[in-house]
Amino acid sequence: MTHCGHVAIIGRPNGGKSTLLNTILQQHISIVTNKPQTTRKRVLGIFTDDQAQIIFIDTPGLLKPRYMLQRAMMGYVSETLSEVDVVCVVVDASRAVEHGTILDPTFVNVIKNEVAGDKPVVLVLNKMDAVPVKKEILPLIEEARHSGLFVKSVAISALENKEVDDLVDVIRQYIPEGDFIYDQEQLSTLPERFFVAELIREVIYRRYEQEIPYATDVNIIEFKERENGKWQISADITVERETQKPILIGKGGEALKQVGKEARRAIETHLNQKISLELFVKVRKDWRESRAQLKNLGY
Ligand SMILES: Nc1nc2c(ncn2[C@@H]2O[C@H](COP(=O)(O)OP(=O)(O)OP(=O)(O)O)[C@@H](O)[C@H]2O)c(=O)[nH]1
Ligand SMILES: [Mg+2]
Repeated sequence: MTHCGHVAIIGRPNGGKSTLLNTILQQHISIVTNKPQTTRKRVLGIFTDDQAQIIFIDTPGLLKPRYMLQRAMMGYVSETLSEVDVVCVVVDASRAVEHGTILDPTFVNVIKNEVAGDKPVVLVLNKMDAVPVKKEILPLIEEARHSGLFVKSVAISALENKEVDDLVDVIRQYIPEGDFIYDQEQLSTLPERFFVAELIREVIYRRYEQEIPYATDVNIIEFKERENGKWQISADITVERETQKPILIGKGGEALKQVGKEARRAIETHLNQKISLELFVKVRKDWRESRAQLKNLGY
């Protein structure tokens, strides 16, 4: 008898949720940057071995929404929590050690209000490689046990792939019996357009500072094979104000050219084929605050 089920990966921004998904799948499926609020939608990744198929859903970091995009992001978390069999809460252990507590009010409230009482919640203490004195984690594990919120705590490093197998083995115990839903080889259900747009966004998050990454979104407008077998991809990079356009484009178009170059390489690796990539910059005024614009952008 096989097991099959869904697992939510939730937690504060920047805790390493997307890194964890990538490490479990050994694929760069969810974009990762050192800036908080990188993930904006649900990123589904499918882990399959002989005994189990575990469908992981990486989610945006938990925060108090201040604008409509963030409200949409938190909506994705709620939607995910209502659908899964198991919840993994990812915590930055190095920060928790510094603060002397694991219990962040933001995720505690989410667990209490949005996770059914009988649904197993696993605490993932991530970034253990960044905790210099490992035993300092012990009182925090004790605190987690005391809270009664978690069925288990696992200390890992997603970045260095330490104890991630153990975590998967823990999760496995809570996955219900059932037939596989997807092919053994299938990694996700999301369309290639999604991954391509995300890879472009990842480059923007890495290359620009301050508000630019947050004010930017990427939309694929063309994705087709040309007669010469090469794929033509065109994307709109949306900014929210006219003044952001020259920052994104740079002097003589140099900054945007670099984005295109880096993104093209990442997309070629992802699709395993040569592409041509065309990027356009478009202003959608205050899109982060506009329900209609968010809808246009697929939120
Ligand atoms: N030292 C260390 N850094 C890590 C580890 N896991 C992730 N990181 C780093 O933490 C940063 C954030 O990682 P992400 O995976 O994007 O975090 P996230 O929780 O998905 O963030 P949001 O999508 O913004 O909510 C990146 O710079 C990662 O390289 C880890 O195990 N150890
Ligand atoms: Mg993420």
